[in-house]
Amino acid sequence: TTDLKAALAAKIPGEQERLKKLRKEHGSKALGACTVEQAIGGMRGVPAMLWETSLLDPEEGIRFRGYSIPELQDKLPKAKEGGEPIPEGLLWLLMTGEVPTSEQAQAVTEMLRDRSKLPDHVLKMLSCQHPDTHPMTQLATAVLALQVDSKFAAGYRSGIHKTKYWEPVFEDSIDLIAKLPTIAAAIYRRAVHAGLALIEADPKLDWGANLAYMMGYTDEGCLEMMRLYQTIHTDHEGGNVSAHATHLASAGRRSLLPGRTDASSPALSDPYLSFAAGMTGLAGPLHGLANQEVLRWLTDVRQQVGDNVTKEQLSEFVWSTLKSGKVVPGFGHAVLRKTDPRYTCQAGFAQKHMPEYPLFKLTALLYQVVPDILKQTGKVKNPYPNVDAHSGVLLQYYGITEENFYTVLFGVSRALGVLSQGVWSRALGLPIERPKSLTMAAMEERALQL
Ligand code: CMX
Repeated sequence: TTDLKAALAAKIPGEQERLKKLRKEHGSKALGACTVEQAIGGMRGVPAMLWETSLLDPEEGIRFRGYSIPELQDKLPKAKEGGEPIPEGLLWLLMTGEVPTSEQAQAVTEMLRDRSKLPDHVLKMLSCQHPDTHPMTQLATAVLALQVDSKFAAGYRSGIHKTKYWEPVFEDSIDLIAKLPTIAAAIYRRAVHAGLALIEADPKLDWGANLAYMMGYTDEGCLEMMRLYQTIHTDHEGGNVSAHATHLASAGRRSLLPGRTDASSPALSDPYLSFAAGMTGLAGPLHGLANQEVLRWLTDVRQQVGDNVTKEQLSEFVWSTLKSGKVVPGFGHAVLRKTDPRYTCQAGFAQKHMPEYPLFKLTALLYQVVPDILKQTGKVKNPYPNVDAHSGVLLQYYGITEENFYTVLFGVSRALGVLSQGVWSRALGLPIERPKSLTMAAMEERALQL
């Protein structure tokens, strides 16, 4: 079939059975412990959450439904021969677990295109925003404004059966994903780019390319860059801020898990509300906003040291950043312990499309300088670059120079991952993560007894 919802519906019963079996056969086994250190340190590394769409290996990086980024670049359908994958193909993979054919990816493109028009009230609302409102705040606000059309919220009000929840959640998720490029382009044209007229989508273009097109960019390289960008930022397991915040807001009761009867603090917010929660988290400077911070930092380097910078000068600059109590943006990661493959694939794209671009050369030089310095601090667990160290370089090259807009592009992509998982969370009846919190006194007491 080329019908994504039908393909998903066919998968769900088997996966529900699989989960039931997992619980029945292994329910009482411990996946890991939680030490006092981990409880104080934000439950880092405690294996206590189910997330189907991607898995992060600390050494190797992310795999989407079992596929690494280079494998996806090879296997997913493309808009042009030898080019980058289209994100619609990844959406099919994230939702169904299967690599789509070109026809299946094309059907997703068409479904998204049919639902891409923004209601007038959302455009009006965006145009009333204070000119200095951060583009991420505008994104979250526009997503919330769309919530009036939530099919899940309407279905819940009319009392649909819990086994059917996934269906309106799927519809809302597709509606929202379809509209996000239009929202992002409207934010870009109206606010970031001083009131430029909006551009209608090109019906011949795919979802990712249309985002660049509606922002005002038509260069073939830029369209390819946007397809790649929108593919690699989709998902990064469930524990990061944007994924986890989306997941928490949407989570249901434990009693919705097949075979459970005891309930626990649910929220069950629809995809619009929960994705907005994810986006307010993505807007933080140590998470999604880091791509903006990287660009500002690189601009500082160029202003202070110039373009023909030596390794020694760069070293000095990095040390001065650290000594002033700041982080080196674009380096380090909470879980990864090697260079982020999302960095590597963007560096490959730059090598192919912009080998002589000074900002690319500067970024490549930083890769030689920063890790050694971060190692010398003795505390940074991962001294290597993450996804945000490179994305701004590609955007700058094609003329998208407004760095405070970058996280919006990240957010549009992130929708594909977290909303696909959201559909599965409802299909599997997954509950909220509801860890037991303890006071310091309670921890001291328990620790003394161990
Ligand atoms: N520059 C300077 N110091 C750094 C550092 C960096 N790039 N990365 C980590 N450190 C420091 C931490 O601040 C911490 O110091 P303190 O103990 O004094 O607070 C110490 O090293 C240990 O931190 P860690 O366990 O290695 O890293 P965390 O899991 O706490 O934090 C991250 C991870 C990403 C927030 C951190 O590496 C960082 O701030 N990096 C720079 C910002 C950035 O690039 N963020 C984007 C991450 C990707 C994403 O989530 O979108």
